[in-house]
Amino acid sequence: MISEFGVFTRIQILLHSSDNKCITSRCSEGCYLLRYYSAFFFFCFFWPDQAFVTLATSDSYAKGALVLGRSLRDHRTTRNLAVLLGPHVSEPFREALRRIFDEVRLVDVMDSGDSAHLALMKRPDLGVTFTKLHCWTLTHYSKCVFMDADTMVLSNVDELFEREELSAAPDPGWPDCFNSGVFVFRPSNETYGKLLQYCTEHGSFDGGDQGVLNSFFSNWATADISKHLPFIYNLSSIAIYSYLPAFKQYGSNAKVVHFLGKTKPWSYTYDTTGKRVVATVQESSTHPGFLLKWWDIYASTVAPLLVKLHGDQQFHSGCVIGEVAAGVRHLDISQEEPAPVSSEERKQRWEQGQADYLGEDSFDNIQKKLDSFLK
Ligand SMILES: [Mn+2]
Repeated sequence: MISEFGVFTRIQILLHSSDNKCITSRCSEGCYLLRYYSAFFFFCFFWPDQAFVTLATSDSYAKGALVLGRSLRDHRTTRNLAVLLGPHVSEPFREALRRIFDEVRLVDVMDSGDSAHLALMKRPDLGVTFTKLHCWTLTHYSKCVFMDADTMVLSNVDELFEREELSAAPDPGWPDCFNSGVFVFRPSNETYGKLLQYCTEHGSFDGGDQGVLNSFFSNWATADISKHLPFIYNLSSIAIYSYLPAFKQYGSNAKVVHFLGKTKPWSYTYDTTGKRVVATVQESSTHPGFLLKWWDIYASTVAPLLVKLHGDQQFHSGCVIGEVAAGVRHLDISQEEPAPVSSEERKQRWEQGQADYLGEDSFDNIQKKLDSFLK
């Protein structure tokens, strides 16, 4: 629809530009028309018809999407940024996404009443997958690059648009499969319909979108090497530790990091004074340098925006200042020690002490400190 509209407006602009009298007229109507047409001129000629697309299904993943969007902007992409939004993302996060992305599209598969809804009725287990497949409906773009919300770019990656559907990097766990965290695709309602149908009939061998997409684009491994993206466009932390010499050799060329695995960057806490990631969770397989980079972007640009947009609502950004961070670390150590068992009463006090630390009052204190730091 947009492209037909674009052609129509382009013709109108050309016709109107030839009407010299009106364009240069000083009458208010002329100025109004000039402004009106220049806006459409911009829209038709400079609105990119290619976009980076991501997906946020919760507030946590929205944090990831915001950092990804910020990293693409910081590296001066010339393409549009679009985000698909699940219905559970709260309003302050939606507003934050609107500030960084060109297009924010709510995808409520349950509410859609179309083929996606019917597909979900048959396969309720694939809810998030269906939401992701929605990216094929962005038909006002000729080509897109999908990037998971748990990815981040380290340099400009606009050259990815030179690739064709379906281009992706190998999955580190099974390199004959592509990893669906980063892929090049062509929006098409026809492909979307086929994908939904495939999904409904065959399900997903891994329970997610990667299984569906690998079955659907089943000749990826063998058909066309130009559709194999170099691994540096989807470097996962898992691969770093499974083949460390290769990472030492090629890691510095990395262009996209993918925080695969259960523990995401936003699961950690960040000490803004010492610029350190505080490990409140056990797993630390993520490369510390990339994790720090993620938190650097989040703490400097995304968290202040989120704090502002939450207003009076309570919001824990995940950033703490030095002394609070030290408290968290202390708490970790004390949790690792065996609980005193000399008396039940003493154990209860110990547990009570911990509960106080995490209780409402202490949280308020943390919040106050955070607010004073971030404002
Ligand atoms: Mn991912």
